[in-house]
Amino acid sequence: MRAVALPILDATHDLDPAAIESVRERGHCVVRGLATAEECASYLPEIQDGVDRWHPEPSPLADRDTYGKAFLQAMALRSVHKQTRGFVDSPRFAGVAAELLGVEGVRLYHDQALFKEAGGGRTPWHQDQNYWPLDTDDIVTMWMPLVDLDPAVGSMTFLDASHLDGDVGAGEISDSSDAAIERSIAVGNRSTTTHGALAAGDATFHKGWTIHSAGPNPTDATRPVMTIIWFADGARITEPNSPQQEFDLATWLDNGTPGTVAAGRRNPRLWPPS
Ligand SMILES: O=C(O)CCC(=O)C(=O)O
Repeated sequence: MRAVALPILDATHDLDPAAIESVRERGHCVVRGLATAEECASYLPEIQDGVDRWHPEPSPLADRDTYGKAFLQAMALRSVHKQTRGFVDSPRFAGVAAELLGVEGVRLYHDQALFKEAGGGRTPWHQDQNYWPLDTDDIVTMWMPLVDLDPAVGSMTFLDASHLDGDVGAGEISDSSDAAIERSIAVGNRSTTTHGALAAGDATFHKGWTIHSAGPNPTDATRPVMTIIWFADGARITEPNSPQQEFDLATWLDNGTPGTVAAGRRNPRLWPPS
């Protein structure tokens, strides 16, 4: 194992009140300069290592389904590759998440790297929260590129104010969620927003029900993105309503009992720091 001194990401970030308003009203926002390019560059090899462990021999893109073509997904790096912990447990990031949600404290749901490979496909429209057996809508995901993004790849696209729609019934991320949401956007004539090509250390945040997608990667370089999901401290586990929620309950919520507060060993409270 490499012995590298990784930066401590604890200095607080002075959050623009417009970002809080944007999350409240549109379900997403961008926060520029949340990490420095140097901080991202320090963690990138560790996060890359975690992705390589999850995907030692990725199958050819052509052999994968739409979801598989969208990115290499490597979850809970914090647990399997401890060098990533300084990034995932960052009080700076968790503090921003709490502020954006307007809650006192947040716990980790899980982290995941989403590396869209060269030639990788579009990320279909979907909602995240239908995977999560929790009784709160105060859940937010940070999506942070670890290098400057090529404008041809860009960041995510959000359907404005869709966090207020709740579950639109599009189901898990797939061609079918994509088609269902495309149809409803066309019918509803609703606005979408992308925050464009972000620099390393900029981040978008979106709420659990916010409908979102991302473009393909037509470049010859991988798009390395790290994501972290937090929920309001005090949220309770709900009865799982699908095989996906059963998986999440067992995997991310330590098989906790429905009705109890979600505070398992994989869900440390990251804000306020202890
Ligand atoms: O990175 C992507 O292409 C999509 C990410 C996403 O859907 C998410 O972070 O919820």
